[in-house]
Amino acid sequence: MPVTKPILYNYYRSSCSYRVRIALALKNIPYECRPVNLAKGENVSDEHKKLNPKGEVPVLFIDDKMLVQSLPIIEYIDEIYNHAPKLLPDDAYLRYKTRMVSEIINSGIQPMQNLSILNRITEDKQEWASHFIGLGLDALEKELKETAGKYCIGDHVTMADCFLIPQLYNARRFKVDMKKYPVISAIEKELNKLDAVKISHPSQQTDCPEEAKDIL
Ligand SMILES: N[C@@H](CCC(=O)N[C@@H](CS)C(=O)NCC(=O)O)C(=O)O
Repeated sequence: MPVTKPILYNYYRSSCSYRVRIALALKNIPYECRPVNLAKGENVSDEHKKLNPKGEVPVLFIDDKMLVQSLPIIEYIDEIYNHAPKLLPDDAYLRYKTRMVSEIINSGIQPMQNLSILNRITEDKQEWASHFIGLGLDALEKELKETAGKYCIGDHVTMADCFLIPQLYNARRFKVDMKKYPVISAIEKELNKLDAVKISHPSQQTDCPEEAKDIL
């Protein structure tokens, strides 16, 4: 069990940072937040690249360890703070499902709407992002029909839920029609009742600008 308070380098509306905030809050782990402003390019500064050579957030510092990549960060958190809720289920098949749902978002959706990609394309950014988020959510809706209970995987909150909520924030930001996804929407409604999810929302972060506070 770590002895010092973890430090999370993050950005209020970074979906990958938001995943880690939810995981830490679900496990009731107090942490210090250090904002890295992606809009100002602070993530590609020499200083930040010493923490993460890829110039991205989140970065989580726990004791003497610097961790990058939200998925293995959440798995690591779950292992070293091994109290409930277990974000990776004990059952191997449920653990597979948890990782499968997380991966659809992690490698199948989020990279297509990442800032570094949007800054390089000549197409309309909103149309591009909503197209790829929509394709991913179409697949996710079908998978979740099989795996969901109250949450993504049955009735226990898992890492998959930490991935889902931030992706839905981005879906709205890029104006995806959420009416097409009743299963996803029902899970989101349940998750939004949890305090851990509420306090991790971008609008609750110290670096959230006033004008972005009413984005749901
Ligand atoms: N697979 C990485 C992706 C990290 C990532 O793409 N982070 C975004 C914010 S959500 C970022 O820092 N983008 C900066 C940029 O694209 O310049 C993870 O899950 O942590």
